[in-house]
Order: sequence, then C-alpha cells, then structure tokens
Amino acid sequence: MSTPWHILGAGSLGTLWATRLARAGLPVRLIVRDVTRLHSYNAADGLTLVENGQANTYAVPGETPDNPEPIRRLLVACKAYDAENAVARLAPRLTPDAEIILLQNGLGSQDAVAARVPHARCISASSTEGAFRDGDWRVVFAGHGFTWLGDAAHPVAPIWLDDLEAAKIPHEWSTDILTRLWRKLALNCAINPLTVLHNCRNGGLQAHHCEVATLCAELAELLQRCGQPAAAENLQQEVERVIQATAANYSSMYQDVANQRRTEISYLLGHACKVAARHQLNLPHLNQLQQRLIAHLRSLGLPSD
Ligand code: NAD
Ligand code: KPL
Repeated sequence: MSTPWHILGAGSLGTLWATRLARAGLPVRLIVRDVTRLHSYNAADGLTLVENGQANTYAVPGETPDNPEPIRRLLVACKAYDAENAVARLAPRLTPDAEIILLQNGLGSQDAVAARVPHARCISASSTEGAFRDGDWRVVFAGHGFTWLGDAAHPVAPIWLDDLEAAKIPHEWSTDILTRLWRKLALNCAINPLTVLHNCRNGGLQAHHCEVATLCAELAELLQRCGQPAAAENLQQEVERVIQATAANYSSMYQDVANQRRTEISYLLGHACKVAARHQLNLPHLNQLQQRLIAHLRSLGLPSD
C-alpha cells in the first residue's frame, strides 16, 4: 500500500489536490480543524470537485489533528499565516522520515514551518493553478496552471512525484524553487496591493504605469541584493505582461479584502520590506506602499499583519 497523503486544510487548494489524488485511486486523508468540522464533513458525502461545470464527489476519509495515525507525507494547504501553528500541532504525529509539502504563497511561512519540525524534509511549492470554494467541502477548478516543487536544501526529487503524475497534477521539480518563490512574490507585490488601493481589476493598473514601474525598479533592486538576480530579470516587462493577461481578473488580495478576509500581506509586501530592512536597503516607494496598505486594511477593520 502506498504512503497516504495527509492533507491539512479543506480549502480551495487542499480540496483541489485531495480530490485529484483520490480520483487516481491514491490513499488520501483530510485533516480538518476540530471535531465540529469533522462532524460537518462526515455529514457531507465527501469532497466535491467542480471541473468544466461537472461535479464529482470523492469519499476522502476525514480526521482531526489529534488522530493517532502517524503522518509520513503531509500537504499543508492552509494560508501562510496559519501554517506554522497548524504544522506544530501535527509535529508529534510526524514520522522520522516525514516529508511536508508547503503550498503557501509568498515567503516566510516555509522557514517558520521548517524551524518547528527540523527533522522533516520541507518541500516548497509555487502554483499558478486557480480554485475557489462555492460551498462547504466543494471547490471549483477555475484556472488550469502549473505547480513547481523544490527543496532548496536537497536538490534530489522525491519518489512521490509519480503520484502527482498519476493524479494528473501538472508539475515540475525545480532546483531553483527560491528564485521562483521570489519572482512570484515580486509580481504579487507589484500588482496586488495597488489593486486594493486603487479598487480595481488587474487591468486597471494600466492607468498607473509609472507607479508600477517605480515599484518594479525597487523590487528588482531588492532581488539583486538578496542574491536572486534571476528573479529580477525583466521584472517590469513580466509584471506588465501579467497585468495585460489577467486584466479582467481581481487579484487574490483584492478578493480577500472584498470578502473581508485576512490577507497574506506579511508574507508578501511585509516580507519584502523586512528583508530590505535587514539588508539596510532604502526602498521608499515599497515602504510607503506597505504603510498605505496597512492603513487601508485598518480602516476596514481587517488585520494588518
Ligand atoms: P483557503 O482559505 O481556501 O483554505 C485554507 C483552509 O485551511 C481553510 O479551510 C482553513 O479552515 C484551513 N485551516 C487553517 N488552519 C487549519 C488547521 N490548523 N487545521 C486544519 N485546517 C486548517 O486557502 P487557499 O485559497 O486554498 O490557499 C492556500 C494557500 O495557497 C495560500 O497561501 C494561497 O495564497 C495559496 N494559493 C492559492 C491559490 C488558489 O487558487 N486558491 C492559488 C495559488 C496559491
Ligand atoms: O498571483 C496573482 C494574484 O492575484 O495573487 C496575480 C494574478 C499574478 C496578480 O499578482
């Protein structure tokens, strides 16, 4: 019997991964927050994936973090601000050879998790897949994309990539995952906060070309300084390309704010500003953007961290 996939977080990405792995006949367990959520989950038939308008339900067994079964392969699919505590709670269940796959956007949460469970191998992921929940235990596969996985400490690919192949999860093992994560972070820093502050779709930033260009120049300087020159290459061109290609979309941060949800600001713009300060790099526009965003979130009564 192959190693079970324990999936922490029954949100958009967690459900997207759990259903595709289960569909391929692989053993999957879903870890929900507590007994109340487990009762709610057990009252449903399982997890539902809506793809191309068609809904299919998969009977993935659910459990709470306190279940005694050891965990050898854990997919962490919660938000960046929940990852460290969520994994710390599961630490006693991790086997000595445990592997943890971290799906969080941005940077900072991966290191926090790794420090909590130093014996486990932590693999970071950067995904362009898109999904959203349209009900409890139900997810809509909204945007086909790709997931890069990598381990900055050990370049050797894990054997379970075969499971992703079987589950038809488009992926690639990356030997420069940090560069990918920094590049995505820079894109998110140049686009997402401005869409919130200007209250617009991504395409609305075409009217703020100079502001975007100034931020890209500072972000590129930061990437150079923290040893990520490849992530800095042609940053502004790529940001402009993404703005154009996703012109009709609302950024993930815009959607969080519109739905009065906590944002991942600390792992995106907050992380960039923190690293710049650590390098004694003065990036006035990036810092000002962070202050404006924090003030805006506070004015809406949303957490600013
Ligand atoms: P989500 O909010 O839909 O799901 C997170 C789930 O984790 C929630 O159900 C929450 O209740 C659960 N959770 C939190 N703490 C938990 C705990 N201790 N135990 C059990 N469950 C817990 O989030 P999402 O949209 O799936 O995003 C997850 C990560 O993936 C984020 O960092 C996000 O930026 C990134 N991401 C998302 C998408 C997407 O399309 N949704 C795309 C790319 C990257
Ligand atoms: O990833 C994104 C997001 O909305 O979080 C894009 C589309 C790249 C905008 O930054």
